[in-house]
Amino acid sequence: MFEEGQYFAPVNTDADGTVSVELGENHPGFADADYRERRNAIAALALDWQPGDPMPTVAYTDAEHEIWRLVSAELAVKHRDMAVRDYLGGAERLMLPRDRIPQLAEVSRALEPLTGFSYVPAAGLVPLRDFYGVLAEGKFHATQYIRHHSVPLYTPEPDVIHEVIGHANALAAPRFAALYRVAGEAARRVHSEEALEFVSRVFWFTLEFGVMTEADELKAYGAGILSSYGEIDEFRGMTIMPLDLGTMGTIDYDITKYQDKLFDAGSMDQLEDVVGEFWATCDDDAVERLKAEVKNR
Ligand code: TIH
Ligand code: FE2
Repeated sequence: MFEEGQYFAPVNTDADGTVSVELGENHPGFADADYRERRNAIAALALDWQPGDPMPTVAYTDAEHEIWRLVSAELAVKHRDMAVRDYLGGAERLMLPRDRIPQLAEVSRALEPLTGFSYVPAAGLVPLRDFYGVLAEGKFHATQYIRHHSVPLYTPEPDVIHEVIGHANALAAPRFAALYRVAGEAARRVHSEEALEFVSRVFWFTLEFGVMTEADELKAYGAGILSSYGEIDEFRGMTIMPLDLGTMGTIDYDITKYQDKLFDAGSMDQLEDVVGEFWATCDDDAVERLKAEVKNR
């Protein structure tokens, strides 16, 4: 269903302008006609959006707000023990609402004075080059629909909970925001699709699913772990590997399952020194060298 590294459902527009979002058979909302219709309507808002327009406002239903309330309450408790300090600092400064789904426009207004980041709407699948490239300008593509009510603890694709609770709290923290930006610069600097793919995998294993050690305890900083109260309970039991660019940039992963291989950045300093430095300077040749080095191991 999902192409590796492109973690939004494909969206199709018919000749008559009807928008339909493709969901895989294993998606919890696959057989729910009302949910599919809602997804299509929200995707249509993003497709209509043009740069310069105000962000689309979604009139969320009470049932949708209720999913946000439930998930944010569960996550807030778990974050205290499981999230890294910088992320918690970001959350404290951003102060997301717990009782309702915030609009992306409102999250952007809170984020911009903190680190300069703001959201742009994504209907579904965003090409890698755009998704990562605009990070260099402090822009983050986000979906606006919410996960299916039947499985609130985990969803196989990014939803507004993931985009906002997972990413915005990190984007509100200056050190993380700087890492997102250099990831975007890297995506713009590399030419080949292979090198872009490598940059994107490193992003996956760090800003999406990264963990690090703080005071001898393994904590999460990746947005994909921090937006799932199911996965947050499991990550410490996964295979934890040392931070290694070559490995992160070349191994495969399945976005629809709990990630069973995670990389311990060690510390914020090390994450910046290794991954931040790589993104800030890499080019096609540097990526080729890392790939060759992995092959020769
Ligand atoms: N699995 C995450 C969640 O349940 O919040 C969402 C995703 C993030 C990245 C890929 S899917
Ligand atoms: Fe994400």
